[in-house]
Amino acid sequence: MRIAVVGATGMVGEVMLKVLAERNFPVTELIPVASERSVGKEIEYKGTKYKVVGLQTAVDMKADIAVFSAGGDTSLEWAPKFAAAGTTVIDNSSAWRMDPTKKLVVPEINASVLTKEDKIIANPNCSTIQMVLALAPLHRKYNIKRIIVSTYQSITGTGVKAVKQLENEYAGIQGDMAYKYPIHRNAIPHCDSFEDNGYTKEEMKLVRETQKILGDNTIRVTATAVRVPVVGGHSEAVNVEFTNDFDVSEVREILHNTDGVVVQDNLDTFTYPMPLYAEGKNDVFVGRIRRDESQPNTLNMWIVADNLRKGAATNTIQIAEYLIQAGLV
Ligand code: 2RA
Repeated sequence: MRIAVVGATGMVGEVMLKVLAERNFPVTELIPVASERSVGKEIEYKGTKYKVVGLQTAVDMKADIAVFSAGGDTSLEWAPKFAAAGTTVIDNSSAWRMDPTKKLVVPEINASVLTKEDKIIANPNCSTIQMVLALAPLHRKYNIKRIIVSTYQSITGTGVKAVKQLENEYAGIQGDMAYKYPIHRNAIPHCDSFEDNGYTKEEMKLVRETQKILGDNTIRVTATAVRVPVVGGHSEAVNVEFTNDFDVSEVREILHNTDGVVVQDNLDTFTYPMPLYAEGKNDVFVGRIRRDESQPNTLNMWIVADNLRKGAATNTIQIAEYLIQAGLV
């Protein structure tokens, strides 16, 4: 496969290259792509050095697949150009996610919606992916009525500038600020920009993307997305109300048998998911599974995942793997 990695020098782009190598993706030609200022830089993939090329050069090279993590504006302008050249695009930005003509895919849940005609495929937001991966099998079994989710999001979701701000704050250095406020010893209830309804785009992604991926607009979702001084991944406290009652041990069994989910849930041994230990792993970790005793048919759980991996790079590469396996590219 000729594969273009658009945004190859960014945080997610670098993880996509790692995941391609780790999973022995059938790369016959790698095309690292970045903005003009990075053209000519060298990146290494599986011991071979590749020169970064610009976007138009990459379009002209007619890759089979292009995996994007280059921001919404770049994706809106360039994904159609790659697609017109015959390349299938899998995009990590929010640009195409809610477009009714584009598929929003978590392979373990809804890869079957993909067809040869899908030339621009949207990768969901990181905090959505980890939540729906755990909730999808429970929705099928018990039918979700409502989700209340609070997220505790890694600064890596913001990018290099945020990681540098935290490092500076640790060192007592005043440097560039990714956030309006200090992130060290703080929690900032503001991820992405605010919408007119008082919620942030990050919170509304959890609402809208969940409904689209699970294919059910009757599911009610409300979210609070918080940025915390954590690096390894996003954590989420999820409260989910079902139509039907459940047995907690059966819930654990269903999750244990769900591809991509690892249950870490033993109070005797203080076993539960934490981002420090999720970092660098591709699974979604679920724990603190317990009935919400304040209302019927309602469950609480704690969901953690590396937002750069299953939340972005790994999910993207898994979509590409599915396209090959299903003969769609
Ligand atoms: C964040 N999910 O964490 C967003 C973008 N990666 O900031």
